[in-house]
Amino acid sequence: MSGKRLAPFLVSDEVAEALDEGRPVVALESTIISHGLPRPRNHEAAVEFEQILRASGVTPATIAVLDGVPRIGLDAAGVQRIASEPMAKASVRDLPILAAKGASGATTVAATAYLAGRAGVRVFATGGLGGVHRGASESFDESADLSSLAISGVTVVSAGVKSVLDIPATLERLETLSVPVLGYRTTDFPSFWLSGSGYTIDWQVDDAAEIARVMRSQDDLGHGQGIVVANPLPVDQQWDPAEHDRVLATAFDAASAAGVTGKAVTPFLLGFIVDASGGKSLEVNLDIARNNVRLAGEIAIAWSALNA
Ligand code: PSU
Ligand code: MN
Repeated sequence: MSGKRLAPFLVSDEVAEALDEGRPVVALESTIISHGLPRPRNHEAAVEFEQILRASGVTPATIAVLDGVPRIGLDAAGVQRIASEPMAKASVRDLPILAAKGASGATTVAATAYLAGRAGVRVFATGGLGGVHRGASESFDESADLSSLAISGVTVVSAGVKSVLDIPATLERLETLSVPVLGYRTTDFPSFWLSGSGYTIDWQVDDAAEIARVMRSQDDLGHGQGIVVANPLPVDQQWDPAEHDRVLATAFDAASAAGVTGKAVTPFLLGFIVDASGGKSLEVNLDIARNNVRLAGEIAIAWSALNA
C-alpha cells in the first residue's frame, strides 16, 4: 500500500490529499469490525460505513494496525483483513508492542482517537464508547477510551455508552477528564440501543455547524481534549426496551458464569447479546453506527467549511 509515511504512521494517499486540501475526513475504528460485529456482516458494514461518507463527499479514514504499522486510511485489501483475520484488540498501550512485533491489531476508540489526532483527522464516528464498567469500584475496569479522549483533540460521535456499563459513573469520569459532552438534539444521554438513559447532560447542540464552532473554541482555548457528541437513534428505531432489559440481565449472568474478565468483557457481552436477541440487537447496532457515520460526515463538512 502506498501512502505518506509520517513515521511511525502510514497515512493513505487518499487521506493525506484530503487533509492537505482541507477537505472533510472522518476516522472509523476497526475494533467494532474485528471484535464488535459477527462475520460476514462486519465486512459489509465496514464497506458500507466508508460508502456513506464517500457519497456525501467525505473521505473515510478507517484506522488499524497492519503488520506493526498504524494505518490511517485502508485500501480494500486492508478492510478485508480487519474483517477476516483474527487480530488483537488494540488500545493505545498495545501500539508500541504491535510495532515491535510487526503484528496487526484492530484499534479501539482509544487507539483510533489517538492515531486520528496524530494524523490531523478531527472527526471520528463509532457505535458506542467504552466507559466505566459496572462494579468498577471493585474491578477498576474503566475503558482507556475515556483517558485517551481526554488528550486526543478529536470529536467522537457515538450513541452514548451501552447499558452494560455504569452510565452515571462514565459521565462523572468524562467530567473529571474535562471532556465536553454534547447531546445532539437531546439532553438525555443515549444508552446505545435505547435513545435515552434517564441521565441528563448539561448541553444540547442542534446542528453540525454549532459542533464545529465548539471544536474551534476548544482549539482556541488550547486545552487539547476531545469532544463527545452523543447522538441517539430516533425513538422509533430503538430496541424494544423490555426485550433489551431481559437480554441484558441474562448477559451479565453468562459473563460471570464464564469467568470473563479484562478486555474480553466487552466483546463477550456484545456477542452474547447478539445471539440472545436473535440478531435484533445487531440490526439496531448497525442502524446506530450508520446514524453516527452520517452525523460525523456532516460535522467534518462543517469543520472543513469553518476552516476554509
Ligand atoms: N462499545 C460498543 N461496541 C464496541 C466497543 C465498545 O458498543 O465495539 C469496542 C470499541 O472499540 C471500544 C472498545 O473502544 O470496545 C472498548 O473496550 P474496553 O472496554 O475493553 O476498553
Ligand atoms: Mn477494560
